Amino acid sequence: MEYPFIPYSRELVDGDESLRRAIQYFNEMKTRRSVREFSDKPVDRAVIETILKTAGTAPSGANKQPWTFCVIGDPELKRKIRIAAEEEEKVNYGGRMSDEWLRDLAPLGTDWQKPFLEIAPWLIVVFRKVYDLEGGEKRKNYYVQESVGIACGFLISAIHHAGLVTLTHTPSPMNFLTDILKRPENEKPFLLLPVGYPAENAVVPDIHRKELKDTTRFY
Ligand code: IYR
Repeated sequence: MEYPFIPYSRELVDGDESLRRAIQYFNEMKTRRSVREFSDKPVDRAVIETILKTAGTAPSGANKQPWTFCVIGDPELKRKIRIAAEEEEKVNYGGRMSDEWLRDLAPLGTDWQKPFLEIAPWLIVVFRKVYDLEGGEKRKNYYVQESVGIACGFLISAIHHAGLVTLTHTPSPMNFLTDILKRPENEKPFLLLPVGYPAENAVVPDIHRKELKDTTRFY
């Protein structure tokens, strides 16, 4: 069996221009922060659709694209999700997380309350497709965790590039999202990303990124 190949065509960028673009992208990305205080200012659905198309450009195992993005704008549904998430988080912060974990989280100022789940105009719940279902037949997916993680990275950078903010919320356990969103058995919740504008006087913790020398070794 022959499979088609097409030319890889893209405008050539090299030398100084590569460095200029690398620096420009770094300067943009370093202003990204996980923001927990949202404005209720609306965001056009077209913006959300476009950032999700960007997420969908991520590489994936055998090009299976093993993800489903559930987008929630309905206030009733957002409220349901908030109530269910807070129920789990109350248990997490009330003893399910270890003392070490709670100490590590202290600088972030998080607690069980998740008002952003109602205030942000959109919630994106990313599901990983453990396997595909084609006409009731199970089809294997590969490197699902890696693939969906990469797609979420693309999504987060697209959100930032569009001038919006998000945070990677991982209520645990997350099964309630399967029930509320009525997802099929081959999909498991991966990450919940509220998307919107920051609240007018939003603050973020004064924490810092590791330096290149502390994360990188050249050989
Ligand atoms: N899922 C909880 C706790 C939490 C855990 C980590 I690791 C964080 O970096 C932040 C929060 C929550 O969302 O509050």
